[in-house]
Amino acid sequence: MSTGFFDGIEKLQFEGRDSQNELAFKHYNPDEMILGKRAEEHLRFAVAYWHSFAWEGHDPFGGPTFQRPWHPQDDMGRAKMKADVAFEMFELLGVPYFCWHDADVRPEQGNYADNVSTLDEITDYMMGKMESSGIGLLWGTANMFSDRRWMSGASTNPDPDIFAFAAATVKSCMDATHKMGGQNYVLWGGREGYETLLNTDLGKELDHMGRFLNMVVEYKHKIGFKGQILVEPKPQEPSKHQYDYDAATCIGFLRKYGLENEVKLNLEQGHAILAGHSFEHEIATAAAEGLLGSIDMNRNDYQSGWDTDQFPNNVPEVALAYYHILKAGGLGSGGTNFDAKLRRQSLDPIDLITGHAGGMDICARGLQAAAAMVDDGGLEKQLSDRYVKWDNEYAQKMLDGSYDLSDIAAYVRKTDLRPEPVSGRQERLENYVNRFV
Ligand code: XLS
Ligand code: NI
Ligand code: NI
Repeated sequence: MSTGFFDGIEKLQFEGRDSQNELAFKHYNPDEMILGKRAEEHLRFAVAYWHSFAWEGHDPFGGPTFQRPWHPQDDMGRAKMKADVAFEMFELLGVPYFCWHDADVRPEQGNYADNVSTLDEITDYMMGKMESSGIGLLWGTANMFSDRRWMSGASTNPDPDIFAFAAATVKSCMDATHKMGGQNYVLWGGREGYETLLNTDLGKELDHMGRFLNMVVEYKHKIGFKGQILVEPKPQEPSKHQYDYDAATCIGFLRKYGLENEVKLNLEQGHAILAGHSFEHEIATAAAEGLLGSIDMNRNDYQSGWDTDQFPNNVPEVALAYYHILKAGGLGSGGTNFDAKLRRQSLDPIDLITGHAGGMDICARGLQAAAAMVDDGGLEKQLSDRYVKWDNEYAQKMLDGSYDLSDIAAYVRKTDLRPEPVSGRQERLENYVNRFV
């Protein structure tokens, strides 16, 4: 039985780019074959429970604006109504996956045992809906940043009681994710960082976080969870500094604590921008290490400095992101999670649908452009041309250890080497990309 929340809205269909229907896809056709695979299987869309159903429209200066029938979210009846509406939206959009934090789906009880039993109850309820709809769980995660107990961190908290509460909470969320057949388990450390170094032992906190993540991996193997464990880089906000600053910082952390073969990265457009990077930089950095796990798709405002989590709307940017994803072999068991929310003035239920549908169309266009560039091979050819001299024997000897600095100096002197710079062709390449977007 329908909740009536999306009354009058039918399941969205693909109508093609000339459609004027705002409740139809213009570019996203799940069955379109792209490089030998259906678009749906490339993109693996997921809806984030928190932004669309749990967030009430607060900002740092203002209270809730949305006033949904399941607000305030403090009892199980309303948690179930929220799940009913959420699954209605997943079905209207035709997304194959969704993602949750424990605190999005169950009411906060204030103590561990009750948090676990309500999480169990609501996830059982959701599993009934997963079964009837065929919608899967892309990932689950623990919200260890909203409740006041987390104010000084979770695994990096100076108080071992909070570390313990965090460990127990993650265990319960991994259990629920495993039970629901989740494809990944994500850790985002919103409070794993500091407000001031005056009260923070940074080295100690990193060691604690390293031990914590090792326990997560050990537990994954203990329960036979086959999904990927992912960490999600972000430089700051809500903390002044977050330890998982960006992809490169996370990679260093994973290596230091022996986790580089166990944990991959969930990369988010907005977080890349906050870290002073582009999205494709973060994807290429992770891919170069074989650590690309999944993506949180959104867009950050380029002026505000906040994590604005807007729906994507920039095809050239999204195309380059998917280009690097395709080059890395695709998203695997990761996916495209819309970690994106409405603006707080967008009050109507239809705004939720069109926000996601627009994002899905943008991603489809980006993927199509990316696939066309892969197919054409122009960028790939440019790269192989640019580095072709490294195939020479002397160049290889510089890399394989046969030559040391003095050998190289002797070579340069003997051959009277006078290097001639060659064009980097950036504008030509930008024009090339423009042909596809
Ligand atoms: C917040 C993060 C969060 C994670 C899940 O900035 O993006 O939404 O994806 O905890
Ligand atoms: Ni995210
Ligand atoms: Ni974010």
